[in-house]
Amino acid sequence: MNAAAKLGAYVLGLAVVFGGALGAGQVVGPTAAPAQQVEDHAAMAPQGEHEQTKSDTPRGLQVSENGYTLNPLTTVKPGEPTDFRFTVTGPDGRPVTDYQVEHDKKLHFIVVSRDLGSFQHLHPVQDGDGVWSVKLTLADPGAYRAFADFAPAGGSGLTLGADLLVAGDYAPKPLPRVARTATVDGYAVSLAGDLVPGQASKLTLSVSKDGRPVTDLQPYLGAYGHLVALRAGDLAYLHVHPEESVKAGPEITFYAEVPSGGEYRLFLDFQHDGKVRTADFTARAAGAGAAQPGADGHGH
Ligand SMILES: [Cu+2]
Repeated sequence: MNAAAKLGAYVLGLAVVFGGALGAGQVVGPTAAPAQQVEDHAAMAPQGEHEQTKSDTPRGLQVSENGYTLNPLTTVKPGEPTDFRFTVTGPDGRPVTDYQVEHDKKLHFIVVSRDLGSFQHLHPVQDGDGVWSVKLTLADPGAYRAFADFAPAGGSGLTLGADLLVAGDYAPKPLPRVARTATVDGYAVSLAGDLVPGQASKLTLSVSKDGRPVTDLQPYLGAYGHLVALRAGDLAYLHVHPEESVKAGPEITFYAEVPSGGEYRLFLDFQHDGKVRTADFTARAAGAGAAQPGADGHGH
């Protein structure tokens, strides 16, 4: 593409972003830029301009975004520990080897079953060629979603998602009902606060054990808790930011912004007595959203 054409694509890109800010209707019509030109713009824009072209698409729904692609290299068999390998390739088609460190790690790898009944938060290791590997066991056959949450060196954060299909007889479980308490390994975790679409919503999770508040939580990945939220229906992935705290419990506070009404699964990782545990909840955000069988609190 010559310089003039580049400039043209750049201007069109800005126009679409501006139009998008006024509402989608503004860019529909004969003057709308063809999607390909917008993509060209995103691919060649220098770092920093990416922010302007970022879409509102929730994270984790795409296997490829901004030129970065998640490539699973291993097929998983049910119940067998597997050395699971994958790469993230960059705009040049080569595996990315340089990453920024976020929450103590260069890449966070989340694997859930598509029915949101199982959750694993793993930290793969990378060899020199940009191939990541991690020991992964998927107990049951079925459809799983793997998320790679990372920021390439010099770039902004991305969460790419890919399906992992495990052969065998598959019986999906209904979404657990909406609840404000969860128990794991003798710990009780309660959830206060409500998800509100389009707003940073304060969620406070409180951890207790044997009826007593836990006040000596241990930092895990630089914080007292990590929360992953996934939308039921499509597994949109939410990046949830913890509030900085010097208190080691019992409360852990997060701000979560959900893109729509409907049901979400929340997975809280916390560390106590040297062990990381995960408490999970189904929460409903007010407003219209996809109906999920089993999540209405009226039984399965
Ligand atoms: Cu992680």
